[in-house]
Amino acid sequence: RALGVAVVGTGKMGADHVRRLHQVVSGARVTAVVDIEVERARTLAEGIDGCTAYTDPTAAMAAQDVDAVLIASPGPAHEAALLEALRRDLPVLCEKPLTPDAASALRVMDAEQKLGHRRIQVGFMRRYDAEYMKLERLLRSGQLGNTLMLHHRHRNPAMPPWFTNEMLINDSVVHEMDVTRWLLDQEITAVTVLKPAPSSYAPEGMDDPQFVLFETESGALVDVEIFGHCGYGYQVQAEAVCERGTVRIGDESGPWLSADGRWGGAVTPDYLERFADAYDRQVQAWVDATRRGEVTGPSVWDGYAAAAVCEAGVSAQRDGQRVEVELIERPALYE
Ligand code: ISE
Repeated sequence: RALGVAVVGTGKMGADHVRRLHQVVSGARVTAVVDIEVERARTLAEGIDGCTAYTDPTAAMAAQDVDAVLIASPGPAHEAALLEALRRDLPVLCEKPLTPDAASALRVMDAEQKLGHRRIQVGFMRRYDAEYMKLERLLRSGQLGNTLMLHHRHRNPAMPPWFTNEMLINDSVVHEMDVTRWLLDQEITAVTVLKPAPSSYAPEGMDDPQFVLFETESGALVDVEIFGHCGYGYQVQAEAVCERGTVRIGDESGPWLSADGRWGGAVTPDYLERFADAYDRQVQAWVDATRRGEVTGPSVWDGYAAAAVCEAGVSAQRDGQRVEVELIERPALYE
């Protein structure tokens, strides 16, 4: 039968996942939506046959028709929902961040280890973007020799009003932390954050843009330009500099229009558009693997490692110093 999924949290990302599971992905149906705002959950549930609205994740997970959970609530609510899902041995796709800090990520890791098998996939969706996937394959093939540097550009048109300086690290640069670890197949060992004179469009109290530097185990250097209020659109680009060549992804693709004495194309307005294919591929892969009884994709270890790099990043951002990343030894379950 189709996988019955409970979607926990129906804000911007959760609502998009409900639509995706309902209309795009095959082999799954949304049997529960959960939100503390009951009206929001009810409105979504009404549009889907056989879908029930809940305000309590625990109640939804106890329902007969719920086989798996997609968590898209705010980060601080993840730990409780993850522990409950593990207690019930339910498969989970958890939006990033896994949890807001390394200590809570370790508690989740402990619970999964006690269960004895992986159940959780973390929603680092860039690993499912077609261009990132090609880049990863190319770097892993060894064709270009060792990777010496990565340059990342991560630009948002504007951030929501509740966004903070720390969130530029924890919610935005966290994606570059994950793709860097994945592309280079190694851990990040230290973080430095530099701040140019801020844009006059940066909100009060936010240093925007920022320039973040990672060091890695092999000695590669990785820079990230994070720009929260570039104004013109959503842009994510990366370039790998290797011994025998360089590779670039994320340059805008067509259609290219020439008219009125100008030529050019459009910049995507938002991450939901820019990474639409990646989100679709990610959720389909999760549903397929779950139905086969497997767990694939980024693990709790990846969520923990990113959280540890975030902690170093926030402290580097605050104190203006290079901060080393501290990780526990990788448990056998995540080898
Ligand atoms: C947002 O939370 C995301 O996850 C997006 O992918 C990222 O580009 C954006 O900067 C974050 O605010």
